[in-house]
Amino acid sequence: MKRWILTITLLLAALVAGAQEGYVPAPENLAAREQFAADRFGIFIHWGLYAQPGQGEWVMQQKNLDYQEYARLANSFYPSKFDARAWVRAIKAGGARYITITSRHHDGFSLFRSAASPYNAVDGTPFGRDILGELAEACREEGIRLHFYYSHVDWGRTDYWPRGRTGHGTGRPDGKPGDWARYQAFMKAQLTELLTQYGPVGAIWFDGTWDKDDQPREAQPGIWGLYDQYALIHRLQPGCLVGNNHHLQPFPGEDIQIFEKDVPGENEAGFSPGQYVSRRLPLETCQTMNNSWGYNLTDRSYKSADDLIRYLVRTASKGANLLLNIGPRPDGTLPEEALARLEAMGKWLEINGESIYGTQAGCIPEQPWGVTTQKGNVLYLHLLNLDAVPAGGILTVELPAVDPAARRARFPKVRGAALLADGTPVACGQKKGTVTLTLPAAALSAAVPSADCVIALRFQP
Ligand code: JFZ
Repeated sequence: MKRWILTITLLLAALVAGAQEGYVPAPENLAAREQFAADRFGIFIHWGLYAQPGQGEWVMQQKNLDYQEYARLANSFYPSKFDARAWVRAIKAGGARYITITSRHHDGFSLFRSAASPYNAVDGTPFGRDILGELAEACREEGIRLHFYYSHVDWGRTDYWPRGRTGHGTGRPDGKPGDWARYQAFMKAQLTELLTQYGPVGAIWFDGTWDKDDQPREAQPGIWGLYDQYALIHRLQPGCLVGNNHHLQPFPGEDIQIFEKDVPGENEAGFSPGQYVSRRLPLETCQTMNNSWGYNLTDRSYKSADDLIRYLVRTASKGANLLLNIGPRPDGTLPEEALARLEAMGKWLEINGESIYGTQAGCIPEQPWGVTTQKGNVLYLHLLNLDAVPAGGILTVELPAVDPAARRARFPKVRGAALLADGTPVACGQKKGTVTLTLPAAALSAAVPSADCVIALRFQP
């Protein structure tokens, strides 16, 4: 009898796995992908017990903290100034259209009510409030989409066994055979909670399979039970997007492709050598404002607001979203440095958002003077580097042919150009595919605005 049950279970599991391997996204999912890509800008939140020591979210691993001693940080988790609505309002005013928050990071602490483990904000802390629940409500009210980061790695659970390459110095006893299955069941129980307790979830953002990257890429879905998890998510919420920060080529069942600290295709962080850029899936690049994800007391290395705006523009020019990180303080507030940058980005987007939201990668590749995005009949030229604009402000751009396969090349017909910020007309002429623009003084003086001056080049429909 028992054998039969096992056989049937295995068969069903294989079927479910098969379902994701031949994954066909539901219509809701395809619509959500389009919405996601149109959103272009989201804010990442790394928050948990690690905000208290203030040395980033890897502190447990980096300082080899004892897992039980670390867990006592839950006793002092009391972010007295936490105000979900204040977060969401500041983020919305910053021009972001979604929030991705760490529901549970590698330290294993959950920011949400979880029957699967008492080590969570509601049951395990004096604060006793459901952070994700309050955030979900505020997001609903403000019309911001909510995504959940979820770690595959755990540095505190004994059933995370066998171990990967991290979490060896936290003093945990070794696990027993069968623990890995238990750990997988735990993750599925938590994913079920995340997808049933908080209304519509925009995406689940997985992270951590790299912990066992001594195993080949093909082995990863089996090791982690990815297809099972993806199928579960899509069954509970077909419109929920699945992403995984594994730095590998996407697996079936994933709806977005993630790049870490990397404008797609540039591999600047060195995490993704040869990670090709999917032409099928929406893309997302995550990046820090300083050099830390979780709150870091001593990290003053904030990028300037202008640099962050330019980073957003550069990711958009590759057809990718920017997921820009903030690490809230232990008292629940967002650092002033982060708020100031949000405000500046919001101001810039209020004027220039048309060239970011709902756009695609521009048809003209990166140039010394900047990058392009496009939407409908408009090509947006982003002047990121005024020094590279030739003297006299004469800018020449080469348009690609409408139908490159045709025998006689045809080019889009330019209708006119103007500064996006204030509508100042930009004189332009066209000869076949070559468009010559004479930039007005306002564009070159860097006054409108300094981070990136956008020229809207309109074509005839
Ligand atoms: C991962 C997390 O570990 C990190 O804490 C943060 O959440 C970030 C967004 O995602 O970053 C990683 C993961 C793996 C490697 C480097 C950064 N790695 O394998 O080198």
